[in-house]
Amino acid sequence: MSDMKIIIDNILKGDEDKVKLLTLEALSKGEKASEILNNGLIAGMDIVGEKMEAEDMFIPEVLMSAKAMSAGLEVLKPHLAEDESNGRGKVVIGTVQGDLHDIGKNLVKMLIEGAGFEVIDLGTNVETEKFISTAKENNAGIIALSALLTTTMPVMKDIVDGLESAGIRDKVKVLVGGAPVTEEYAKEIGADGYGSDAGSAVRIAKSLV
Ligand code: B12
Repeated sequence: MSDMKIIIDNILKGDEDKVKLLTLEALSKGEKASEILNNGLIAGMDIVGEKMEAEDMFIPEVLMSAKAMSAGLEVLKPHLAEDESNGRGKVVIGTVQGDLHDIGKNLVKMLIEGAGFEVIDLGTNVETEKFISTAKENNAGIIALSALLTTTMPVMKDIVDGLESAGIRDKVKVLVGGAPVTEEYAKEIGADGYGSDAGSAVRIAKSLV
């Protein structure tokens, strides 16, 4: 089995220590960091995302895979800067103002990061203006918003409108999600994409850039 295939297998198993070790080994064999990232870690997490969407994998396993991927990513980080691995761009993510739920948001963050995006995580209860200013300052291509309460969902529209007022609506795509959010709601508020789970969040994020 190839080195990359073994990394993918261990991402799927969620074996954090093994992925870390295999990543170190691949680097020491002279494999390029960007190769390991794209053909090992991201390839593994792409399968996890697909399995999650197909309900072949569930939250606890996905979290383990995401942790394993993060362990490999930590090993690669210093080397990636060197060989200029081409990322997929920047994503500003956070849970909207008034909302403290972050488990789903964190999962989406991990998978999006695993898919090769640079993620700026603003945390929970994030002020509307903060999303807009951060996206502007960092030239982010996507703002990903999470809301778990029916009372905080409307804040997502304020952010879409705020981007319009700031004159950067055409530069930033808005991706929304969270248990009460629907595809219809996303359309109604003028968002660019909706993801029902972390797997689809990755798929849609990729399609938006
Ligand atoms: C855990 C939890 C809490 C925890 C949160 C801990 C934390 N660190 O997140 C605590 C205890 C703090 C909490 C507090 C409250 N909660 Co609460 N909570 C939940 C619970 C049980 C699970 C949420 C969760 O983590 N699910 C697991 C994750 C993995 O799923 P997820 O968040 O849906 O995320 C997935 C998708 O939605 C999607 N997704 C999520 N975000 C994004 C973003 C993008 C961009 C994309 C594409 C996709 C995406 O991908 C994720 C992964 O697949 C839900 C019940 C439920 N079934 O949702 C209630 C629930 C959301 N809570 C509820 C309520 C009412 C509250 C409180 C108001 C309770 C109170 N009276 O104080 C407070 C509000 C506090 C606040 N201001 O936010 C209600 C909301 C009802 C409503 N219609 O608005 C729910 C539905 C429970 C219920 N049935 O009554 N809660």
